[in-house]
Amino acid sequence: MTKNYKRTLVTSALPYANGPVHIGHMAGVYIPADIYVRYLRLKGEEVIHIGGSDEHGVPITIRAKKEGVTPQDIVDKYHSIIKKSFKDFGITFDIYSRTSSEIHKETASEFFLKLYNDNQFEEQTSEQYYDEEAQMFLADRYIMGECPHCGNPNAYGDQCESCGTSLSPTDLKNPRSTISGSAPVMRETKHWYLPLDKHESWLRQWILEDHKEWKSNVYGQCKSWLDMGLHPRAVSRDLDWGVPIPLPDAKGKVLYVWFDAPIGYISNTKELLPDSWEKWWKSEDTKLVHFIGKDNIVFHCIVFPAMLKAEGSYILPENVPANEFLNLEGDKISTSRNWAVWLHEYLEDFPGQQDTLRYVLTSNAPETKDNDFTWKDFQARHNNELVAILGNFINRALVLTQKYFDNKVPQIHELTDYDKDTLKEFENIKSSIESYLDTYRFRDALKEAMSLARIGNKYLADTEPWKVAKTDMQRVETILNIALQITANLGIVFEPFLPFSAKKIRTFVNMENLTWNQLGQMNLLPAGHQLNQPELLFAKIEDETIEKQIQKLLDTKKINEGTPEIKVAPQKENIAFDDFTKLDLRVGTVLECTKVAKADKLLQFLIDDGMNQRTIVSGIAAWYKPEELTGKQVCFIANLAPRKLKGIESQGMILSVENADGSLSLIQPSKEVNPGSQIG
Ligand code: B3M
Ligand code: ZN
Repeated sequence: MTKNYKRTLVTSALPYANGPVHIGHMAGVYIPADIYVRYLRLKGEEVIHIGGSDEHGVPITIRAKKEGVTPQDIVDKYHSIIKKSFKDFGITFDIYSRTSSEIHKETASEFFLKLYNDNQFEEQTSEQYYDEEAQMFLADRYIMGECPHCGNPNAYGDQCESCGTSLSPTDLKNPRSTISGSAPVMRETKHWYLPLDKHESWLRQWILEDHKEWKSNVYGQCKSWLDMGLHPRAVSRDLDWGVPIPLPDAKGKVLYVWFDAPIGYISNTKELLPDSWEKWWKSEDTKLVHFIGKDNIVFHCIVFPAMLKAEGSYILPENVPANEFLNLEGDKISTSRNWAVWLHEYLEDFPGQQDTLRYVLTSNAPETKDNDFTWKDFQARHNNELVAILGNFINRALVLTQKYFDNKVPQIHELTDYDKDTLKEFENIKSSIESYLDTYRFRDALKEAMSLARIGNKYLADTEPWKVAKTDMQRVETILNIALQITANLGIVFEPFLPFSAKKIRTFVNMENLTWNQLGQMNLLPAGHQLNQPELLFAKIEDETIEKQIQKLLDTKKINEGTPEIKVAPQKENIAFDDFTKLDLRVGTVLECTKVAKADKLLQFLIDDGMNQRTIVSGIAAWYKPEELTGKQVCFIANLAPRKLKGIESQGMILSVENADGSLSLIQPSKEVNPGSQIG
């Protein structure tokens, strides 16, 4: 069912502001979205493109803790890096804002309240891990413990990164809080749930019956979610970073990041168009299209539509053309392993060559299945297609016009059959590119655009005007007129795909303002029209340049292989120096060491602390034999309040470090010192 729409509202997934963007993001979301909006703008249609950074969620708070800064510091830093990368690559947003803005907080809270007041939520109380020392509920990522499947002692509450199993926090053995290190306790907490099960039947009809035209990867994923049955989803979290739940009994609770982030599209539209945003979101003649990556499908096709429907006054997306993933040299792109081509780094190595990356990422886009980016392929596409076909053709047409006709468009005379055949090939290209772009098939559309350049290149190669010039200047006039008309057309057709080069082409032919509707016309440049000085569009990329990039990745691989994935616990919050000096850390000499009866893990130490002898019990029996420790020096906390362990009073704590495999290793001074010496 195709409706007659008056305007198009395009949104691109809001990237998390906890790292820069890489080629995977571009190929999956931002390049296709930009091609689409540039195309619609060039057609003169009413369109806006909404973007912004997603600045909430647990990963951002974890990153902040690790770096010892605030979450706001993290998002400020990455928001501006991301925004700049998009600008540098010509991704044309009408607004690129952020979810930490005031207007977003307001919009998201109002949205929540409307649903709350209309009884669209279910309240549920459940038990969750609580850190009594830090006085907070713990998000899954803030809990670590032993994986019940593989024994990895450092598994997270949502996943064990060692064996890949997804977990819930209660699966972990010996859970500990990564905030304080203490063992968390279960505590009751209340949350609000969106009852997706109640939305299931209209969602089934709307997606599975009314939107059969959605891309097969999107449709398939929705179908499997729906077939598994939908369940209520919590829209709140116990966290101190996010949009606070606007209810009196919700202290310490914020909106779940996936509830507030898509509302960010609305907030950003409001910020852009304070007076007319509603026509973009609430009017049936607006076509809403979400560009996203495949991991966001359920949120954009099921959860967000359910939220919009529950609110009642919003339209639903007409399409969600999600892409699959792009791999890099055969391996999954990974931020933590630094296995990526970062946009800001690309521009340092390939200044001014944004279009090459745009070209390669579009011709190789993961539209229906995962795809691979390789540097060799990047070089081949650049040299064999952009340089040898597009650049070569345009350069020839312009340089010959300069040489023979003083940079003015020559007259057209009688056409040969070959000319007519060439022009005929040209005729269908506009409508076929349009039908590809209208159905989000950007690779095919680009291929079609490129075939226009191929036609031109072949035409000049076959007609050889540089030879004909010796005998028949009138014929040369016709040939170059046709070649220049094709050139002007390339300045239109490449605008959505290669905007930097298309602009140059239009400057060469001295026609800045060509529109999409002129595509296919062979009289864009009147005879006598003055052209500008030509320049080379694309220069060949040499092997050395590519080898350098490959070497960079090989170095990364080496580093990764040398360091098995060791998960380092996030840094604890900063403490004042005074707090540190409260600790009395000392070195002592082990006088005796024995096993504790009926306790496999414990050893009992008698320590010479310089003044007296003291007993300390320590849980390191699995890693040391008592006899090997007698006479050794150890470090201990001298002023820890005494505790009873298996009936023995332990007067302090012996310091050891925990290895990645969970084993313990005692800390010892590197030279012998007097017992009782202070550490600090
Ligand atoms: N920030 C997830 C992501 O970057 C998320 C998208 C939000 S779109 C509303 O994959
Ligand atoms: Zn595991």
